[in-house]
Amino acid sequence: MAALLKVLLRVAEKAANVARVCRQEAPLFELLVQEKTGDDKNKKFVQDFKTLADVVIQEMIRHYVGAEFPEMGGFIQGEESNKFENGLGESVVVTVCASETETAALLEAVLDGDSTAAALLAKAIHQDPAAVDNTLQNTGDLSIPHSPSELGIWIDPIDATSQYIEGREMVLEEGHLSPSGLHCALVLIGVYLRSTGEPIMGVINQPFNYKDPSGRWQGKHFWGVSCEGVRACSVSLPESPAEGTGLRAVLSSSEKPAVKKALASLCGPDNVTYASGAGYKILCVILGLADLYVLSEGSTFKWDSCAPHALLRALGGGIVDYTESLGTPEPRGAQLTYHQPRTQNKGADCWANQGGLVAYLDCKALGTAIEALNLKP
Ligand code: 2IP
Ligand code: CA
Ligand code: CA
Repeated sequence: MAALLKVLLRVAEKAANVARVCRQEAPLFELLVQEKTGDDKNKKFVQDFKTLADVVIQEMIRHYVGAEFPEMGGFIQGEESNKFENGLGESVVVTVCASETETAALLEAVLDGDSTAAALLAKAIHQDPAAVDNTLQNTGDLSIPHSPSELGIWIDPIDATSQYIEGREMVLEEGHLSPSGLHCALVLIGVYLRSTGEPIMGVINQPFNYKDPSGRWQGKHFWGVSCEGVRACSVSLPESPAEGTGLRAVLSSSEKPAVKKALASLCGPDNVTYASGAGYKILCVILGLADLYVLSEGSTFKWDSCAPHALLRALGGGIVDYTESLGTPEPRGAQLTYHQPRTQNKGADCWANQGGLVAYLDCKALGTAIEALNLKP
């Protein structure tokens, strides 16, 4: 298990490098932020490039994890497909080739002949990341009784893409939730058990955590394991709040007014915050910056929640289905699972967290929120 975790931390760091390179290298950055003006071909091409960053990162993760653990090959899925159609109607299957030169040649076809951009991207894909393993020193024994052939993976190559593209730079304050900006963009890799759908391991990489004195972005990563009595997490459980402190909820700004109202009466209006990114909102709960993330609609997917769900479980919390948890006396039992598609839905919606979700660390907080939400009109 420790071997799989190390590989995931490494590929997540490679993914973060690709995400940073797309913003730091001028020829790629220009493609990313170009105003949508000009002729139709240009408009479509800019749209393509935004998707391409996601497609390339996901394919890279799939390639490297599949190479280390071939038994997982067919069960490494994510938000994107590797078939990429550019604005000119050409269809290219994005793959990571054996050499940087071959990958660059393939990307050049997707990038409409832009060899500089293709070479920069290929370099980031093939470059080895700086060592990230030293955080694993204090994890004790991570061995669990499951082989890679029993596991599946969900990837969101970049969550909160809109924040990634917009690129607002924030200086994060320790212990504070910052509602929007580049730091909301996260690489999410979650591992689940194929038999039960439980999320058992998760890696979250935040490519834009702070700028070093030379002005380069540095990232931060978080991981957790929770399986058959083995629990380990890179994040420590936050200190319990002082007696009488109210609950704090984080929501999507597009949340329904009735839910906003119910939580504002429970928590107090100042303790309800709105933030971007489904992954970032769950990370806020993991870090103790919020007690609850409530989402009443099916606008997230398995790749959004699998990785952070594993971290919450490692800390004693979880993510339940919002709709199911409202209808049961034991909301904790309504945990999201990751192995079964909703076959009545089409395309990506097969993998939607259709009933919405509630992410929590402390089950008392979950119970109190569900009670309040059950009372709303
Ligand atoms: C999105 C992203 C959005 C979120 C939406 C996700 O994923 O996390 O920010 O909406 O649910 O599917 P909101 O910010 O309102 O919570 P992506 O960026 O990968 O499309
Ligand atoms: Ca997402
Ligand atoms: Ca995404």
